[in-house]
Amino acid sequence: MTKLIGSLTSPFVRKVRIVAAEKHIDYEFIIDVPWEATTHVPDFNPLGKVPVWVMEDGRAIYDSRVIVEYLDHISPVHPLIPREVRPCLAVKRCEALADGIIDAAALVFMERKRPATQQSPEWIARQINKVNRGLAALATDLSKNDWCAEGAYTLADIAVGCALGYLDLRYSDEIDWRRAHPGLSELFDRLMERPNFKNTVPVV
Ligand code: GSF
Repeated sequence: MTKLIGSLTSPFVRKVRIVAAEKHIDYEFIIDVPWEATTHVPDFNPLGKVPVWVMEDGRAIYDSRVIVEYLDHISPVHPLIPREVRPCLAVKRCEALADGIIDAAALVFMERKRPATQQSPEWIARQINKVNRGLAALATDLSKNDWCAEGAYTLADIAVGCALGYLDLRYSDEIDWRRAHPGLSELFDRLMERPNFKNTVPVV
């Protein structure tokens, strides 16, 4: 059986879990936290990062963007990435913004785990600026629409929902994205009504 290797807090793993569920693709979920000494993630992904998708023949694919594209391709159920080039770009650009927000936020989380004297306030500020600019761009793209791209629920919404959920997990008392961007707040509420979002809320 195919396997997904990942942790319960990773927003990138969550994106893959939601896409697989939307596409009705079965897999075995192997929980592995890449930061723990006992991790086997580097045996599957030389970068030591999750998510990793292990196919029937044992071949492993990563990262999350490659995996979700593969999953959308192998199951005809509920297409999440448009086939036409321009709509496809709109969805993927949105995914890139959402993933970039997570990357910047995760860098701050890790920087703050270092001893206080070794932390760089400039580096942290640079990353937080990326998060805030990314959120503003997503809110502009969304505008008054119900969904992020192409007037329909796509991978773009899944990626954005995972990024917003990650900010809630790690920055709930620091980044008030709901107040700054009411449109994103409404989008997130709409997404959280979906069972696949509810069933994958990060667990610490
Ligand atoms: C990012 C994966 C990632 O940063 C993707 O799959 O889209 N571009 C990649 N994964 C983190 C966990 S998390 O922050 O979601 C990870 O595995 N970090 C371990 C490490 O050693 O960096």
